[in-house]
Amino acid sequence: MAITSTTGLVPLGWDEAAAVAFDEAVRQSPFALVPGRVGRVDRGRVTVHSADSTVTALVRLPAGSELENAPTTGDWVGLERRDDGDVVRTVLPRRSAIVRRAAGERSDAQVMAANLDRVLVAVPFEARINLSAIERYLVLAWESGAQPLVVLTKADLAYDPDAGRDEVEAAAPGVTVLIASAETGEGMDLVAETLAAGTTALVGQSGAGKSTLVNVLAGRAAQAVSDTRQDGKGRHTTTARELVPLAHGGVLIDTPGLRSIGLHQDGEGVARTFPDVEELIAACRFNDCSHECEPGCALREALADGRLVERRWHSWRKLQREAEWIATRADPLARAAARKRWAATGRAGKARAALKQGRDPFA
Ligand SMILES: Nc1nc2c(ncn2[C@@H]2O[C@H](COP(=O)(O)OP(=O)(O)OP(=O)(O)O)[C@@H](O)[C@H]2O)c(=O)[nH]1
Ligand SMILES: [Zn+2]
Repeated sequence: MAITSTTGLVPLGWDEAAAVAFDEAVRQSPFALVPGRVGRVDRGRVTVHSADSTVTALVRLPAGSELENAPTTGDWVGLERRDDGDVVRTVLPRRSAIVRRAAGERSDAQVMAANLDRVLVAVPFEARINLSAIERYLVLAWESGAQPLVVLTKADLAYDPDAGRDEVEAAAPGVTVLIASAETGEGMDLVAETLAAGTTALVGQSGAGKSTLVNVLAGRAAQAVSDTRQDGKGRHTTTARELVPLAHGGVLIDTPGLRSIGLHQDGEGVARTFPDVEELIAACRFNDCSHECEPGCALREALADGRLVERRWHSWRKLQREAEWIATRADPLARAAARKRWAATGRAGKARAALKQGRDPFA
């Protein structure tokens, strides 16, 4: 192996696992490789941060590589330095990733960010905190294989921050909820400390205060912050950097793609976001309980005595239905079962019509 110093990669998240994966890639590659981490991805070209420089490189993966293996922000890659232009020759195996599966008719998965330890969901304090949006982001976060976290931003605007936190914690079982104000600095130390090792992807709706948070954590003007619009939401901003080393350690991934990510996922994410609902369903007397009118329905009992709120139950049903819909495209058996259920309620026809018109079938 060529002798390369990797200390310059530490601020970008280089660790033992990456080193081991890189050594393996070097053994298998006919090219002389140096390690680097992918920042921006443009059509066919990627920005790669290596130990001593940042370069724009072409991508030439081994024949037979899957589309999913194309380099994405956060990927560790093997880079061949060449006088006529640097080339990404290999993408190291990912230990976690945020994957987007569009809800439309295209079914290819798009990897939005890779090698994450955490997914930080930024949620602004508002008169009514959008709990259902939080639940959607948590499904996405759990799916990635990384640990979800919530930060309630703009705490200086909150009338009762602790009550807000209680409300969010109820919608996010098992998830740490931080409170911070970039304006006053309140809570920012704890956020910085929490993100101080490894890689964190930042998600959240427009105007949630993400750019402002990145600026403070990076300790310099890494991002352009938008002016407040008349309606109080942030104006669209351009992201200056995708891979942001933080002043107190750790790396933040903040890309335009993540900012606008669709929240349609399948797999385990729904169950992990709603452990309370899953537990109630398991306690229903009948396995195929529809939670409408059956005797011994633990779910209806919990709704009746207030242990489960209607909002959360509706949120689970919507996200569960979306997850099933996406699963159907991959699995013919699931498709047949879902069609049966949807036929009973007339939902399938509506969903198909929506898809034809290019609308979100779950809107
Ligand atoms: N009062 C207060 N305002 C804040 C705070 N953080 C951000 N803001 C304001 O909220 C607005 C939106 O903040 P941004 O950081 O641009 O939000 P964003 O999530 O990056 O928004 P997009 O770029 O649209 O995704 C701006 O006007 C900020 O000045 C805070 O802690 N307190
Ligand atoms: Zn039931």
